[in-house]
Amino acid sequence: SRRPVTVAVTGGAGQICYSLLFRIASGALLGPDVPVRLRVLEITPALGAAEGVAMELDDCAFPLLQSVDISDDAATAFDGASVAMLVGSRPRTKGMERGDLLEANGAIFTGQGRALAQSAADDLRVLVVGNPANTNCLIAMNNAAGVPAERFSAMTRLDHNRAVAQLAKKAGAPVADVERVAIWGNHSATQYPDLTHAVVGGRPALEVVDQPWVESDFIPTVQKRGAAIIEARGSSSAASAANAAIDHVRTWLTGTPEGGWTSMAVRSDGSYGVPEGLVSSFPVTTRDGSYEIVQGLDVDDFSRSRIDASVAELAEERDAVAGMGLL
Ligand code: NAX
Repeated sequence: SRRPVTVAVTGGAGQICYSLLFRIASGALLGPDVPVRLRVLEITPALGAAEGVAMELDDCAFPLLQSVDISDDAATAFDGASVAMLVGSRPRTKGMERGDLLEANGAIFTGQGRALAQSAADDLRVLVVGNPANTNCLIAMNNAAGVPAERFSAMTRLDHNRAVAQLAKKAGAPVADVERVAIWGNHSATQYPDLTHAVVGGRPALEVVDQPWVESDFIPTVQKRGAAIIEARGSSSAASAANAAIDHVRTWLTGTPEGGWTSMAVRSDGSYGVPEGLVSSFPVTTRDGSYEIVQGLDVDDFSRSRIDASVAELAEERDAVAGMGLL
């Protein structure tokens, strides 16, 4: 069998990890022939709960799982990591302003960025899930001296998968028939789920569904899906978020299908007028752990205004954290 790969995950006692860690340990992340060493970071008060999750991982007797190590020290937790999934973050609590949220997470992601640079493996790939994911990713990326910016990404795959599912349902087609859906901008309610290039069973999606449905149903449904899940379930998306995190990293490492793409929030190179350096979602192709932003897509006026609105929010968040000295 192959050499073991070290996967570091933060927020190990939280609800996403209660799904995610078991998927990773089962082989869903790296494939059925790659042994896994899990390294889990939690805050000190949650170490006991993380130990409980580790006990359950033991009790699964996963053949691929070689070890589970838990720490409240980031450099220790990231030691030798080839994949780091940064799920833990500071949630918004009552009375907290947006600036407070950015600042609390800034402290976490500056420290984690430095710790990744210090102790992760040379082939490190980073996925930030914890919100505000794009800006947390921007902070970690800017504080990980020596780690190429292309190794950092934030998750919009859940939004992407939601968009695929909504389109498939409306078209009465299997999800496997849907291609070239794109999520642009911030993982927030301003995100732009874009069907202008999407295809269903080989046909342009906009010939299968109508524009009023796109504007008044599809876009708001995808943008507000997180809130709808909280309303229905009483807590936020967890299994679907874990699934998207698996999909994101697996697609990054193994590649997008010929002619298809996925959505990832990555450092903008200035493509599509998104200011260079912002971590924004784009349609990307991937191969062997690298990605490329899909080039040359036509952006119509409707799409332009939606992308610009979400990117403006990202620029505001960047300016706020830059003003706090976090970049
Ligand atoms: P939980 O509150 O259940 O778990 C978060 C865990 O992170 C807690 O156990 C907490 O102790 C830990 N934590 C906090 N600070 C930490 C630190 N500095 N180092 C290590 N661990 C730390 O949240 P959960 O439902 O698991 O969600 C995790 C994050 O994912 C949240 O920020 C959430 O907003 C975000 N999400 C992002 C999504 C995306 O698409 N990008 C979708 C799902 C989810 O809402």
